[in-house]
Amino acid sequence: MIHKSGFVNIIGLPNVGKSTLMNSLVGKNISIITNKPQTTRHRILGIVDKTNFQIIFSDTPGLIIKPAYPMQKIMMKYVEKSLDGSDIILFITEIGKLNVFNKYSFFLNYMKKNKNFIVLINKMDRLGKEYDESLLYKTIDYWNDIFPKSEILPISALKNINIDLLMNKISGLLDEHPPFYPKGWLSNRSERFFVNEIIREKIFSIYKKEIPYSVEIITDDFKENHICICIYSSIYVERISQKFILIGSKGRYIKKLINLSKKGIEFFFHKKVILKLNVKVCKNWRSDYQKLKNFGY
Ligand SMILES: Nc1nc2c(ncn2[C@@H]2O[C@H](COP(=O)(O)OP(=O)(O)OP(=O)(O)O)[C@@H](O)[C@H]2O)c(=O)[nH]1
Ligand SMILES: [Mg+2]
Repeated sequence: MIHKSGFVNIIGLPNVGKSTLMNSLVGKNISIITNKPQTTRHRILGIVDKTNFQIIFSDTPGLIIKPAYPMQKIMMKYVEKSLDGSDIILFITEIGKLNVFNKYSFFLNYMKKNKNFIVLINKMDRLGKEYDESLLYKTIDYWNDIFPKSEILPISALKNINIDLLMNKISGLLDEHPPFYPKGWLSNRSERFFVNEIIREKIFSIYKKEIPYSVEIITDDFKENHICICIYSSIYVERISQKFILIGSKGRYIKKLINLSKKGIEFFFHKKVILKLNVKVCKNWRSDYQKLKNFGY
């Protein structure tokens, strides 16, 4: 039997729906999704395995035109690296997003070199409600000008429009190759990583402004028995004032965070969870390369 395999990398500006698309293609919530930009901080693999093919999708951080601090610079390195080893690039944008491309021509030129390059116009479900059809044509024309040789496909990652079609196109473009990862693997990431990400997702939903961007989560302990998983995680913030905000008066917010995170982790692992959270300060960690390294960046 012929087996096909390849790396498919999802690239695009922040908040256009890259993580939603990867989850939809893989069929599991591997990447966290929020309505705020710069949610994804790492390159995260999601693997689709069938008997005759294996597709390794990469979700990546959104392209930041001018990275402001070391963490953002590292995030953009992940995007560059993912461009290097790709068989297929899915460049995802959203309906109505125009005049964005001339600013990051490095990516433009890089992407133009790739033979298998598909432009996806996401959030098609908004058509008819917020947007009319002329905006779709305008968006298609805009990308057609930039990538005249590439296929352009309107999709909705959220509402599953054209996702099966996209999957068929991708599997048709794969080369013959044995699986790169053991059959049955869903991701390259550890259980602890998913715990950290689920907690971070809940932080985005509870706290405003800078807080979600100032936190890093490290799971210090993850022990599973036949009844439940016991998890001990630390939340690092940049300043003591942020620690107080995170906890809230009489622990109001941290209790809410534990509750939401516990539910999210239980849903992910299909198991009961006991979760303990501890808030710690790691001064200005986002701007310190050594601290970033210690946090796995
Ligand atoms: N209406 C609509 N909303 C979508 C669609 N896909 C994603 N979204 C929403 O867009 C927002 C951002 O989605 P993400 O998947 O986190 O976007 P991202 O590109 O991974 O964002 P970053 O990781 O921050 O770069 C969320 O609120 C999603 O629910 C879609 O097809 N239609
Ligand atoms: Mg994302």
